[in-house]
This record gives sequence, structure tokens and C-alpha cells, in this order.
Amino acid sequence: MENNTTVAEKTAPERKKRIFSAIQPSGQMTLGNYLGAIRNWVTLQDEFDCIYATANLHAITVRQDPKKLKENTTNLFALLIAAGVDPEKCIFFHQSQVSAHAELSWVLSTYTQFGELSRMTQFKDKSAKHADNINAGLFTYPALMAADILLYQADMVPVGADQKQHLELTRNVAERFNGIYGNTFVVPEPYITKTAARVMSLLDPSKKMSKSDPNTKSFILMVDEPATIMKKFRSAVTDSEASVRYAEGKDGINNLMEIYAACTGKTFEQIEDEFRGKGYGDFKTAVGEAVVAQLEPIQIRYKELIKDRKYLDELSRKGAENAARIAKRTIDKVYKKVGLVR
Ligand code: ATP
Ligand code: LTN
Repeated sequence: MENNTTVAEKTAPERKKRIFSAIQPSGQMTLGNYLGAIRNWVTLQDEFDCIYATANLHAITVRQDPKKLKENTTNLFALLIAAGVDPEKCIFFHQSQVSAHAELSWVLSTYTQFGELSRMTQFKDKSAKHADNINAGLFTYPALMAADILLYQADMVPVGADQKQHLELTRNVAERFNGIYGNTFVVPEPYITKTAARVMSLLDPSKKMSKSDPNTKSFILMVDEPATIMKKFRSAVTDSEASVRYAEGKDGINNLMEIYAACTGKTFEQIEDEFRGKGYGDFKTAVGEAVVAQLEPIQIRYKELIKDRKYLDELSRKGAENAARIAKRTIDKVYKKVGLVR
């Protein structure tokens, strides 16, 4: 017989695989955030049981203006819905609305080693950038991220390539805890797409595109006007060869090809054929237009959604109630295993 599933396996209710991801409301979202993370959230919704959050507790590891943080959090929530995250299909809320995140984070921080946290490149980068405020939360940030993921027993975590190290740490902490107390957490896998997993800066293609870059020409914002997007692509750094092909040493062109491929679905080979004999000017225009085509409909929906903050707050509260119910099961189990009075 071809099919070798047992009767027991067939009758057992099939649990859809669960996805968890979050994004910090620490500023405006870039094209890197969109292609590397947000877009995947949307495509995964139909197939999986998805839980998404704004990571506002993570955001305060860098000093924030309270009014701005609140505004950015709601704006991010609206932007993600405009991009296609559907609160009818997934659970979508703000991290601070479910207290179990902070509770589990504390417990997990006692199963995370100082040495492990010291190796995190994001910690090294951020503490170099914010030398006047290297707080304990910035250091234990990955324990909170592990709590986010493990609370919901997520099987997969869609993130950009830069978060892979935090995912590895989450897996280690889950395995360590399971090893001591018996099976408690699902050990999650990273979900990182091949194209545009790491969108690079338009001005220095050896660095990742980052919203905190002081030079605004280095990144495309999801809310940038079409004319601004075209202008930024026109000033993107390339090379002197004037040939559109993917090759080592052509970081600028490689990055533009990645972006174009991610926006049009074309392969590198098709792109090389399309622009054979043409200059970089034509290519940059095509990349800009492809990006505008992706972002413009999102911008229109975003402007509409952001007018009704009450409605957005209501949506997040509903999402948080559903999230809290799932989170409670895990945190109860963990407290019991560790021997904490409830
Ligand atoms: P910052 O510049 O403040 O460090 P960031 O732009 O790196 O922030 P995050 O909020 O840390 O953004 O990341 C949100 C999500 O977007 C994460 O899943 C991250 O992996 C992804 N991401 C961020 N930058 C890029 C990029 N350049 N290319 C692909 N994915 C990215
Ligand atoms: N650390 C991530 C944001 C984040 C996250 C998470 C991602 C917080 N909690 C849980 C995936 C799963 C970042 O900086 N991009």
C-alpha cells in the first residue's frame, strides 16, 4: 500500500501548524521589513494558524517618547492590516496586552546564559549605537523574544535573516527547559524566504537596509510617496560595469535584482534577459515601478484605516483576548513545572 498512515493517525484531529511573529513599532517600516517579513505573514495566513503581534515591549529597550511609541504602535498595526494581515484569519494584537509575555520572559531568562546573550550580534550592534543606554532589557531581549514564541507553541517563525541567531537561542532555551522538565515547549523552526531575506542599503549594499540609518536615501519606507521611491532608486549605488547580471562583487545590482525578483516573481535569468543591452537607468526605473506597484495599494488602505483609531484598538483588544487564552495554558504549565505558587 502506498499510504502508510495508521488508522489512529488518520482519526486524530490534525492540528494546523502554528506560526508566531512580531515586529517592533520602533519607527517607520522599510521595504526590507516588508519583503523580508511582513509579506510572508500575509501569505502564511491561509495555510497556517497564525499569531502576530507588535513587539512594543521590545521597543522600549531603546528609549522611546511615550506618545510617539503609542502612535507608532497603532500605526504599525494599521499598516500590517493594510498590507494584508487579516484579523479574521489570524490572531493579531500588541505584546503589552498579554501579560504572560513578560511573565514567561522572566522565567526563561533564568534558563538563558550570560555567555549566550553576550554573543548576540543585535545586542552588540544596538549597544554600540546606543552607548549611553546599554540597559539590562537590551541584553535580555532574546529571552522575551523566546517567551513570545514559546508561549504559543509555535512551529515556525517567519523573520528576516538577521533574526536567525535569536531563533537559534530560542530553540536552545526550549530544548534546555524540555530536557529538565519534560516536554513543555514546541521547538520552533525559522521560516526565512530565499529572495529578499536580507534587503541591503541602497547607498551601502554591504549593510542591511535599516530604518534607523541616519541617511534616508539608504532605505525605502513603506509609506514613501511614489516619486520619492523612484528618486531613491535612481540614486542607488551600483557599479561601473553597466550590465544587469547577478554576480559576486556586484552587491548594488544584486540587491536591486533581489528586490525586482521579489516584487515581480521573475527569476534572475529572466531579469538578465529583460535588461540585456540596456543601461542601469532603465533597470532602476523598472525596479522603482515594481516597488511602487507593490506599495501603493497598501498606502491607500493604510490612509483609510488610520482614520479610525478606536476601531483599531477594538481589533487589537479582541486579538489579545484570544492570544491570552492560548498563552495561559503554557504559562500555567510552566509555573507548575518550575514550582511557582499560582
Ligand atoms: P532597526 O533598523 O531599528 O534595527 P529593522 O529595520 O532591522 O530595525 P526590525 O523591527 O528589527 O527592523 O525587524 C522587523 C522584521 O523585518 C524582522 O523579521 C527582520 O528580520 C525583518 N527585516 C528587517 N530588516 C530587513 C532587511 N533589510 N531585509 C530583510 N528583512 C528585514
Ligand atoms: N526581535 C524581532 C522582533 C520580535 C520577534 C518576536 C520576531 C520580537 N518578538 C518573536 C519573531 C518572533 C526584531 O527585532 N525584528
